[in-house]
Amino acid sequence: VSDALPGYHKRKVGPGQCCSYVVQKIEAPVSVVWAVVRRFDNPQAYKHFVKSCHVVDGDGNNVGTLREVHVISGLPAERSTERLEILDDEHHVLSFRIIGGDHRLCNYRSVTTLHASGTGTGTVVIESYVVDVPAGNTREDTCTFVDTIVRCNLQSLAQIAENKARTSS
Ligand code: A8S
Repeated sequence: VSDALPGYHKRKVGPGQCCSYVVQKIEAPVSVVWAVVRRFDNPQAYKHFVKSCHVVDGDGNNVGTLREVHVISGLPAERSTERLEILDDEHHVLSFRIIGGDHRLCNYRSVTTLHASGTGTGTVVIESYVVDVPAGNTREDTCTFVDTIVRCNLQSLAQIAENKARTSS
């Protein structure tokens, strides 16, 4: 991950792992975007691949909270168990780790940060991740797969937050 990224996105990438990041600009204030992103118990609010989510341990606000996510049919997986690693309301940072499931994304960890954009009232979202490259796959294939999912999620986040910002002003 590039040196220019804020500190939260810098971390060790081991051998056999790959990392990348997606940046999304949103025409809505950080507070509006954060209200959607911070809901670790409700990822389906903007992640269209998520069919349902249940918190199985914790309350959604504390590090260590576990959620069980079921994804829509047609994907190469059905469920994923995910652990909240960082929820920082002051700096607008959320991070989670995937600890189980029937998919191929082992040791996946993502960090999402929100930043007030330099001009106007917009938000810049940065989501970076590290994941093991599955046996038989290349780094490029793995990053292409994950980038596609993350980009879809952030585009959907943008639409939802922009709608909220419009209807509340
Ligand atoms: C997220 C990010 C990712 C989710 C992946 C990468 C996933 O939910 C999907 C398909 C898979 O094969 C893996 O922020 C998994 O949710 C959509 C089930 C984990």
